[in-house]
Amino acid sequence: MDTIAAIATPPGRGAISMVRVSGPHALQIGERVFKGRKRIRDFPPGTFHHGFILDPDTGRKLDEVVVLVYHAPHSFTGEDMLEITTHGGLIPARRVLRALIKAGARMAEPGEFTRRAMLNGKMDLIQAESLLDLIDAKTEACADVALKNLTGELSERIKKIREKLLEVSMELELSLDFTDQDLIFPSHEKIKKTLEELSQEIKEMIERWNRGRMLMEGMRIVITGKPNVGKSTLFNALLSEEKAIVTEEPGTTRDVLEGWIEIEGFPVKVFDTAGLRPAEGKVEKIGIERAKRVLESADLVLFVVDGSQELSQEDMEIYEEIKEKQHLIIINKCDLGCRIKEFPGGLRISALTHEGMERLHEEIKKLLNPEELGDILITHERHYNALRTALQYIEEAEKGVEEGRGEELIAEDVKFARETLSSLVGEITSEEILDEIFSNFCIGK
Ligand SMILES: Nc1nc2c(ncn2[C@@H]2O[C@H](COP(=O)(O)OP(=O)(O)OP(=O)(O)O)[C@@H](O)[C@H]2O)c(=O)[nH]1
Ligand SMILES: [Mg+2]
Repeated sequence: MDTIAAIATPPGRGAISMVRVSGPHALQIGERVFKGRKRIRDFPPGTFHHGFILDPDTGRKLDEVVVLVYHAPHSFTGEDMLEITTHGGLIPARRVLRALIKAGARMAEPGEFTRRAMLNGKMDLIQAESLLDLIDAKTEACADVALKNLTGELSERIKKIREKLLEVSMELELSLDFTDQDLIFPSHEKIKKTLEELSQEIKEMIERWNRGRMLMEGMRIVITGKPNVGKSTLFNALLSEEKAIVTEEPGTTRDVLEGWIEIEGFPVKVFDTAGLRPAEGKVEKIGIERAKRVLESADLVLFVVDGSQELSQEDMEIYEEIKEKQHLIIINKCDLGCRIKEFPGGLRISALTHEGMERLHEEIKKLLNPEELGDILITHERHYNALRTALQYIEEAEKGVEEGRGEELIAEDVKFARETLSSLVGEITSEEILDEIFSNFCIGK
């Protein structure tokens, strides 16, 4: 294992920056560049020391620093580590890093510190991903869920399920020893019950995945409707910002506009789109195609109609297109009276005067179900896919028990389920998958 180094703080102006070093030669490399009252190897672990970083070739002073030493295995990575606090700004940390490289360290890859922490058993893959979630958290609620999984809540659940599957495997092996005697084994009832409980537990976790995804990636709300019904006015009202151009001319919006808001801790991305109609020109045509594309990825569609006029054929055609999606019907311009009899459940608002906007917020809130934020555990597609695969194997095993299939066959399914869960926590995960996950990290984490 070589020794790696990287700047751990973001580039730019600031009070301090930090350079990290990790690996078997961290202390020796540090010593080649550090000059203080004591030598680094004599620092008691967990203590910090003032001194200077010098160019190892020329002896030129590069920065005044504080060095903190960790001895393996009591560090983030589980290896010997140094954290060198430099002055802030772009240059000091860079110069210190360069000196460390000259002294024998290698530039770290993105996420390499965390990857080493994982290899050394400091955390599992789910926890490593949660660390990234915490860094990327867009809202307080995102950070709460990320921290919960960083401290191992999801990992624990997965490991418990895996232990129970191991018990099932052992039971199956036991009954395998008796198959010659054509007996009905009482343990089969027990196995069936355990498998049922496990599949139920996994199902519940999977059901909440969609909200977990929306929490991490943001809920996508797309505003649609025919031209001039007030979509852009509604977009601006939701964002509390005059971001979209509003005019009385139909066909004003061409491009897809987007903006972030936060609703009850959930990050929400709102999209304003071109009004849907047979396009009158090239630009509008492209705009409408874009609008349709973004509609496909919507978690929630706000279908807007102009309440000051009667419902038209065009409105109904758009409604037919979106009605299978999760949607809310918005009857806008209610300050001008409401002439629409259809859609009794529609929300009457005025995007202009903001009348009814609170109810719209309430309706969106209901879909996000923020009271049950604590139940969200699954926030990555990788987790979702693995759990779904494990569930399929468990259900197959359940079926096997019911149909009286041979124990070997049932045991195979149980084993596959266990292996799927092992790859979920990163115990048997291919290098490629790890490369992909860690490539999303910053250098220095
Ligand atoms: N009285 C009233 N007028 C509104 C309301 N919402 C929008 N309008 C007006 O309706 C016109 C069209 O509004 P936009 O927000 O540009 O409508 P749009 O649906 O985005 O239109 P396109 O981008 O052309 O598809 C503008 O003159 C707005 O001021 C409302 O709630 N009440
Ligand atoms: Mg518009």
